[in-house]
Amino acid sequence: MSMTIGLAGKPNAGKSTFFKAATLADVEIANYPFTTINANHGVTYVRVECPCKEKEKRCGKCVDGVRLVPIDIIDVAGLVPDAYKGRGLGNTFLDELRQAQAIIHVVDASGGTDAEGNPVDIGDHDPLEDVAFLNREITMWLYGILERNWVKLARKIQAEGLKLEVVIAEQLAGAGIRESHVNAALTETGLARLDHIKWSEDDMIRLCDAMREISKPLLIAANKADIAPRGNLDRLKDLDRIVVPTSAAAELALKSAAKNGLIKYSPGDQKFEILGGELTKAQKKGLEAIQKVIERLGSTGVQECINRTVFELLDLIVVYPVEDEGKWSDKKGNILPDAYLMKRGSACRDLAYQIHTEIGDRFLYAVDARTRLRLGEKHELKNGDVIKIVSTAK
Ligand SMILES: Nc1nc2c(ncn2[C@@H]2O[C@H](COP(=O)(O)OP(=O)(O)O)[C@@H](O)[C@H]2O)c(=O)[nH]1
Ligand SMILES: [Mg+2]
Repeated sequence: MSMTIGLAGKPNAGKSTFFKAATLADVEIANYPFTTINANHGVTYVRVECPCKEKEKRCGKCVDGVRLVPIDIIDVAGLVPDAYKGRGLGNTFLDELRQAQAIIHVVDASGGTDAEGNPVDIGDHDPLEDVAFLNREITMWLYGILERNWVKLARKIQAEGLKLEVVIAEQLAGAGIRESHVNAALTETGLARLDHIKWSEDDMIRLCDAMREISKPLLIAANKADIAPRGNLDRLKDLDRIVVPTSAAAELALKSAAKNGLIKYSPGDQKFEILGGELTKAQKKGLEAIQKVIERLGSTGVQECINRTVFELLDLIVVYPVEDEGKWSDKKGNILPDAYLMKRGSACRDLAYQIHTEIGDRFLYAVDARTRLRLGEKHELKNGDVIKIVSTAK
């Protein structure tokens, strides 16, 4: 199971800066719309406490007990209003978004860019509008796909006695919608109780809105928090969803400084340490300003967005497969060589399949390396579990 986080938002909200900070990949950053033409795919990291802390020997994969577990991330093309009608890079945006299982909506919380991403005075644009507009665009995109053949489909469902949720899921498969999403949305909207032939346009949009919410959970990065008016941050935080104030620019500066050996910083830290190296006056001033920002915000917020997307939106856990339940190592002695992200609710046999199809097929039992207890195939894994899988010989 591979999971991808999508960074969405209007041009100039700071998506590419966020992406670069989160991946340290090389993408262009510039203050004009449509800098990002194609999706940038990269790898970012969830920050967790490494289980090797519980053992005498360090694993060598973590830094001071901070372990980074990889997950894919896409910097999606900037979204402009009416993208679903094909405006701007609208179609590209939606095509890229379908690959993501969760969205970080990067919002310019400073209000310094208009609805299309053009620079305006700070505080001039209301970021709450951007939140509503992105949701609406995605909903209308889904609606556009569903509506295309609806009259025909609706009749076919009736005439051939097909299952409603199966037909809708088929129609929207390309957008990443599954039967379970459709069912949940039908129940939530009450539309399950209404004959689908009688659905109005409004009903169908409500259904699409619910399917969006369920299939593409989203959190808000209230970006440019370093220069955002306090009132904007407060109003964003009042929204009924996860909102994390971020300064992608600060995170990028810190990561670059750390990469160049100027500071000691691990993503998500609340502070950093200036190392002995030569700092120019400007660098020193810049770092001092960033220190003030993260003291005020708690952190740059970028790592918090990644972690909360993985653990709260996607509901994943981290599991460490090992071959030696005593040393917590593989056969070569590498301690805790792998860390897998898995859906909460996954069982031991799912882990075996994730390691290798054959190991899944030949699964005998698992061992909890902490307690040394034997676990059956259906035993549910917990976050942080260290597990040995035992399978039959070929
Ligand atoms: N002050 C401030 N500026 C930022 C922040 N993040 C991005 N920017 C600036 O906003 C502009 C647009 O950023 P970019 O990442 O290219 O936006 P994108 O179009 O959404 O990919 C650039 O000038 C960035 O330096 C931030 O956290 N704080
Ligand atoms: Mg960009």
